[in-house]
Amino acid sequence: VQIVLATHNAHKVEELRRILAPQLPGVEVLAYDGPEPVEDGISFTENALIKARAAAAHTGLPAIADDSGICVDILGGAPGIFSARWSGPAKDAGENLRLLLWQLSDVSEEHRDAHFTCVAALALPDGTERAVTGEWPGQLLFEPAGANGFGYDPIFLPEGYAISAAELSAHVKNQVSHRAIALEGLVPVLREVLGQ
Ligand code: ITT
Repeated sequence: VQIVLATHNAHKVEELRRILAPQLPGVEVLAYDGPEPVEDGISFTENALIKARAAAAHTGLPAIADDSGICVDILGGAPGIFSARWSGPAKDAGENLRLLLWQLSDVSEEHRDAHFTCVAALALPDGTERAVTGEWPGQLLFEPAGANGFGYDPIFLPEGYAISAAELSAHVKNQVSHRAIALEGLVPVLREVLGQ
C-alpha cells in the first residue's frame, strides 16, 4: 500500500513521515514531486485540500497534504495562511521570522499569544476527501532560540514548556505539535480507507 505526501517542503515531509510511519506499518509513504497547484484558497483547509486533490489526481494514489502556519492573536491571526511567504515570494524562513519579530517588537510578553495551525487533508483518486485541524498554543519570544525544527520554531514558546519549539527534540515536537494533533485525527480515517 502506498500513499503520497503532497508537499514540497522537505521539513514537513520529514515530520509527517516520522509521525505517520509508526502508526501505519506496512504503508509506504512517498514524497510528491509533481506539479504544484496554485494555493488560492482563503483558509488552511481549502489550501490543504487543493494540494491533496492535485497530488491524488497526478499520482493516482491516496494523497495527504499539510497546510500550516503561525497565527498571532494581536495581528488578528496573521501571518496565518501567508506564513511561508510573510516577507516575500522567496519563502525565506529567516526573513519571515525577523519580520514577525520586528512587527511585535513593541508588544509586551502578556500580549504575544500565538498558535501554530495545521490542517492535514486526505484526498483519494475517487474524490473522497477529509480534513482535520490541529492547533499548538503558545507565545512568541523576543529572540530566536534553538536550531531544531524549521520555519518559526525558534521564536515559538509552546504552552507548558520553558524552551522554544526549536529547542525541543524532534521526538517531543512530533508528539505534541499542531501537525501531530492533526495527523492523530487523520490516521483512523487513513487506516479505514487503506484497509490497514
Ligand atoms: P507546501 O505548500 O509545499 O506544503 P509550504 O512550506 O509552502 O510547503 P505552507 O504554505 O503550508 O507550506 O506554509 C507553511 C509555513 O508555516 C512554513 O513554511 C513555515 O514557515 C510555517 N510552519 C508550519 N508548520 C511549522 C512548524 O511546525 N514549525 C515552524 N514553522 C511552521
